[in-house]
Order: sequence, then C-alpha cells, then structure tokens
Amino acid sequence: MLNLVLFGPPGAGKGTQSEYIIGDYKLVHLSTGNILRAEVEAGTELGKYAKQIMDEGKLVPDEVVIQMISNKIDANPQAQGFIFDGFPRTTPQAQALDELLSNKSTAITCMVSLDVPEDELVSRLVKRGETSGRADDNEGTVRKRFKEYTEKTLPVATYYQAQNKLFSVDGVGSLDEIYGRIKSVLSRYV
Ligand code: B4P
Repeated sequence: MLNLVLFGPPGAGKGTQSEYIIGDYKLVHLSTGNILRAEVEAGTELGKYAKQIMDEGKLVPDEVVIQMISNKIDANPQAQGFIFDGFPRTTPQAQALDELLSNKSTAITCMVSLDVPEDELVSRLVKRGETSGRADDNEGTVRKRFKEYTEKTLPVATYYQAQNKLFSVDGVGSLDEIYGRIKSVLSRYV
C-alpha cells in the first residue's frame, strides 16, 4: 500500500494537489477538513460542534478527528492506499494514525510537506475567501490558523523526520510544477 501524508500550512495546496494524486495513484483521499465541512453542511451534532471551532481558526479536538479517520479507514477495506490530507495535525494524531495502520498491517509510506511562505498563503486564502464562503478564509482567522499550525502542527514533521519519512517540496509555482515535484518523491516507492 502507498499511504501518503500530505502536509503543510493552511492554504499550502494540500487539497489541490490531492486531486492530482488520486487521479494517477488510485488512492482513497481522506481530508479531515472536507469531512468536517460536510458535517457542518449536513447540520449534524458533530458539525454544529466543529463549526464554532473551525470558524475561530482552532483545531478540532484530537479524539474527534481520530475517530473520524478510524471510521473512514474501516469503511475502505479494499483501498490500495490512502492520502491523508490535513491529518495528522498534532503529534497525538500522528501516534494514533500509526496505531490504526499497524492494526491493518500497514504503515505510513512517506510525508510530503509543501513549503510556502506565509505572505503567499495569506494572499491565497484571502483570495479564496472572496468566493468560498468559508468563514475561516479571512485575514484575521488565517493568522490564528497559522499560530495553531506553528504551535501544534509543525512538530508532526519532526515526528515523521525521526522515521526518515519526511520529504519537503517547494509549494510555490504552477500546479503542474508542484505536482511534478511530488511525483518525483513518490517515484521512490511506486
Ligand atoms: P483544511 O480543510 O485542511 O484546510 P486548508 O489548510 O485551508 O487547506 P489546503 O492546504 O488543503 O489548501 P488548498 O489546496 O485548499 O482545514 C480547515 C480547518 O479544519 C482547520 O483550520 C481546522 O479547524 C479543521 N481541521 C481539519 N483537519 C483537522 C485535524 N486533523 N485536526 C484538527 N482540526 C482539523 O489551497 C488553498 C488555496 O490556494 C486555494 O484557493 C487554491 O486554489 C490555492 N492554491 C493552491 N495551490 C496553489 C498554487 N500553486 N499557486 C497559487 N494558488 C494555489
């Protein structure tokens, strides 16, 4: 199985590049951001709870997102592999993911981290906010999301680096250029 963690700060292009990767590598795409937004849209109890947290630019509690991912892994027994997009975002989430995969006799293959300077990220997300309708795509909330990222999410890169699974790629350029850089990492494995 190819199990890829796509990593990076808010707006780095994780969701965008995931669309390219799933087309070529036939992986199941698991985006915790998309799953949470679908819950919000459907007006479920989880959605109502998560909306407040997301709108403030904070992270939803670990136990909630870990359970969501566990359910999705179980729901895809035939998967040839997964792209984890926006998950794990904390070290406890990374540890839980290792355990979930180990229970299925598999493991994370590698993490690809998209490197993009903060000014570029702010400008991408504020621009997306003009049309996305996302309450978290405004400059004030985007800055709070960066703070959460720096404090809670960046250590996840160190976690995978310690396992020799971290690959950083330049996340600035055309979508095709960036995808080419990701493919060159994945060519080590498939
Ligand atoms: P996510 O949905 O994961 O969102 P993201 O960080 O905004 O986006 P991404 O990196 O995927 O960027 P995209 O491709 O869309 O999380 C949202 C919230 O959900 C979090 O703040 C948190 O509250 C909650 N959450 C999610 N997962 C969680 C977890 N595991 N634990 C706790 N809480 C969790 O690209 C952004 C924009 O840039 C787009 O407009 C795109 O068109 C543009 N773009 C992409 N690539 C570009 C390029 N190369 N050049 C120019 N523009 C580009």
